[in-house]
Amino acid sequence: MSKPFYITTAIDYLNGRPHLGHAYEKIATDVIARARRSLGEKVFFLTGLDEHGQKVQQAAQKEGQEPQAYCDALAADWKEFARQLQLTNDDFVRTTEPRHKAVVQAILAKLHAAGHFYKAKHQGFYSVREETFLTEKDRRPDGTFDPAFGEVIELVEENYYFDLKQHQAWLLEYLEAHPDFIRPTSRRNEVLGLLKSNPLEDLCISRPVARLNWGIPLPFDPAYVTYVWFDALVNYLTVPAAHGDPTVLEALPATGLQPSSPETAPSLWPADAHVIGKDILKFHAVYWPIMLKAMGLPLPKQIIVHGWWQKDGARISKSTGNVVEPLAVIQEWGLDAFRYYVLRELDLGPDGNWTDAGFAARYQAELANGLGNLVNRSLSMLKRYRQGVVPARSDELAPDAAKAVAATERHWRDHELQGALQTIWALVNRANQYVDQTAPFKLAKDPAQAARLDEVLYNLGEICRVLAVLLWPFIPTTAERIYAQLGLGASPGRFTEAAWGGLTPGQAVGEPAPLFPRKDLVAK
Ligand code: ME8
Repeated sequence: MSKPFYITTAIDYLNGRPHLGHAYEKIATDVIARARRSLGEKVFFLTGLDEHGQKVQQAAQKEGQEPQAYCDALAADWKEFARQLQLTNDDFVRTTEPRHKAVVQAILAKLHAAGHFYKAKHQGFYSVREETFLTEKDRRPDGTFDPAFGEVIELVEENYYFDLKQHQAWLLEYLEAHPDFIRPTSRRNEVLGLLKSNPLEDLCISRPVARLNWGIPLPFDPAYVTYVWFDALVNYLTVPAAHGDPTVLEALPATGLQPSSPETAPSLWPADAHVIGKDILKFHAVYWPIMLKAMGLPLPKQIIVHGWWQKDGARISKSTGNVVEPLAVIQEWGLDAFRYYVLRELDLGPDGNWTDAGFAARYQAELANGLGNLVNRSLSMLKRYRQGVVPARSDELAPDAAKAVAATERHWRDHELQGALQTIWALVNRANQYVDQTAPFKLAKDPAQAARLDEVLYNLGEICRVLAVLLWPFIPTTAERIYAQLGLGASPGRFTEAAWGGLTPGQAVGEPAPLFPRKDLVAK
């Protein structure tokens, strides 16, 4: 079986409800997955939940629940959230699933047997929030630790360590030789800087059960559970293994997982892209590659690092109440408006800032008055002036469409989602300008201009159709509604449909209906 394009998101901590940052990452990944599918590629899109560790255990305790019961109840909400975002994920991994535990334990056993771990005593300062020992480098000039570390306690502990240092030179060389491994470049440089300036600290991969029992037991020492990050990163291999990926199962024969049908088992690993936020770069760009090398598995092809959202210029925080509730926004404005705004406003890379006013402004100008108005007036004029029947083909706007189609494909392949939307809206604006320039409402009054009116109406209908194809990965429901309103049975989810001339002369269009109702009208 040919290898699908395998793309993953970070798996979210199950210690609260999904917020804007979670929604953004998942939608961006979904758009990349849909775009690849539209281009005819096989895709496997994975998302899921990170359920072990201190954060989740404490959140369960606060609710007075057993961690597993707490996770099961919340996980149902998060899966429902994925459904409401219309994510097209092919699997959903939970780190408390038996298949995941089997893979984590197989890896631990293999690396232990190969001598990658050693046991040592450590005394130091420990951040409860970050679940990690802090080093002298984490101190501020006045000697205190950043409040971001939360409660810091002094601890003496014996644990298992993963010998990272011996892989540092290899990793540096690998990064130098693979300039596209981490993007954007600023994030790559961050990792290069880190590797060049400091010897890597060995990674503590265990937690004593006496202190934390909500984790996967070490197969070689039941007095310990696995450090949550070692556990979480493995999710990217769990699902390939569970689906019978031969590369993973050969490297980890001890999982006990069997492909249900070896002939159809997909070759997923290595992942084509891990999409993650900037705060978890070191885990993905340093620890994960070294873990994979130790297992004898190839590295993922790319790590795509996105920035963080703020709201009204301040950190999003439950405690200060500075939050965006994705579901409330979706309820009020519709899913596609939300999907559109987050990707149009924030490119994959830099940080962004949500403002309600900015959201409303984009909705009104770009969705309602831009795209919505174009589709609505194009279809309404076809109904009014041609009884809803598509006139003879005309290619006047074909070159504009072809340019936008080619540029959109380039943006999709390069994961430039904001760039794609800018390109697509240049075509929306061009088409709206075309209406103003050709003035079909005037042409309709002059019988001598009937042939010209036919041309204009064909071009407008066809541009709407092409736009639906380009927009499908971003705002799939809207794209499908445009197709339905044009009377087309096919789906706009195939890029080949973007070729000019898809509307057939003589074909009847459907009923126009506003795609993005103007909010002031709705309120009345
Ligand atoms: O880090 N803006 O989980 P998480 C944009 N379980 N993205 C944001 C954000 C914001 N304000 N806040 C968080 C974890 N994110 C681990 C991941 S992967 C093997 C384990 C992003 O729930 C964050 O950067 O804290 C991360 O990519 C994702 O949301 C999950 O964060």
